[in-house]
Amino acid sequence: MKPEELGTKEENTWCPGCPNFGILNSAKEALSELANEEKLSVKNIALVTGIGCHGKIYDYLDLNGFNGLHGRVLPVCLGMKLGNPNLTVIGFGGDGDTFDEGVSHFVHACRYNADITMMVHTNQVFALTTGQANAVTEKGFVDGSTPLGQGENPINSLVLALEMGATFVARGYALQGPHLKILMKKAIAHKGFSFIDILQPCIVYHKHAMPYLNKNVYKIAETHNISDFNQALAKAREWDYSYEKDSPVPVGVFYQTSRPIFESQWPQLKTPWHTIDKKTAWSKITREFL
Ligand SMILES: Cc1ncc(C[n+]2csc(CCOP(=O)(O)OP(=O)(O)O)c2C)c(N)n1
Ligand code: SF4
Repeated sequence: MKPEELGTKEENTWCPGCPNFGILNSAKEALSELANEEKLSVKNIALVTGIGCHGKIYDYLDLNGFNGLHGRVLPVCLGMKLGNPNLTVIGFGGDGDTFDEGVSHFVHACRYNADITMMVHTNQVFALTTGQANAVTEKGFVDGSTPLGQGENPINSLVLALEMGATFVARGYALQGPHLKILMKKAIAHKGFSFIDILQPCIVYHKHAMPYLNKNVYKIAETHNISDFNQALAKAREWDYSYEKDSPVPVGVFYQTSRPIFESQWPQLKTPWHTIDKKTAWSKITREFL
């Protein structure tokens, strides 16, 4: 299949030039290539998104899925995976979505290590609601809701993921499409909880990020040992998500390891109970909502 076959006819309402377009393109390419390589079946993909500019990706990908509540991408992903472990479950979240409203879900998803992939659009603001500071915004950021400057240091999401036990941790840049596509393919192929922090500089509410990233993003060298936890942590700490000094911003796979997945601990999931044809009385169940 071709990447464009995964597109829809929905009108795209992202700002012209938004790096979300790059994420969308990389996702289409990664998924079509994985399908062509027979590593997944497109009809078995379950797409989950949060609420925000990022969440509109749901409208632009012709996939089965669920556009959920703000901050609740991961519990929906987990529910879907437990409901049918044969699905390839992929979540797209915003950084506010994931590290403000949904941060507890992220912590536990890393611990649980269910076989799902979570990609976070890191633009360092609540973009859809016009650019308020969020949990990964740099200290000092001035906006209408923080006129004296954001007071706290940002969460380093890579460090959080590593410390909480994620088994695949990567960072990509939305403007480096071919590299991002490779990361997506690796994350989806990984057995366990995969996290990609995708730098997606908002060109309206966080304008200073893109020139800084264009200058400072570099690809992690092949000599980096992705199975070395301490090397991964050190690499994750190279950039603290601030813009005060010219820090190198590494992109690539930081860490990958293997441990039992959450689903394997549930004896109920060992038999294919989810394939049993159930006779569900939908009219009875939904009567109170009609
Ligand atoms: C529980 C809840 N809190 C707040 C909102 C309002 N809200 C909708 S979108 C949004 C911002 C989304 O920001 P982010 O998750 O960073 O995504 P982005 O728009 O930057 O892609 C907020 C705060 C909401 N819909 N639900
Ligand atoms: S507000 Fe920012 S993140 Fe949202 S579509 Fe526009 S450029 Fe993209």
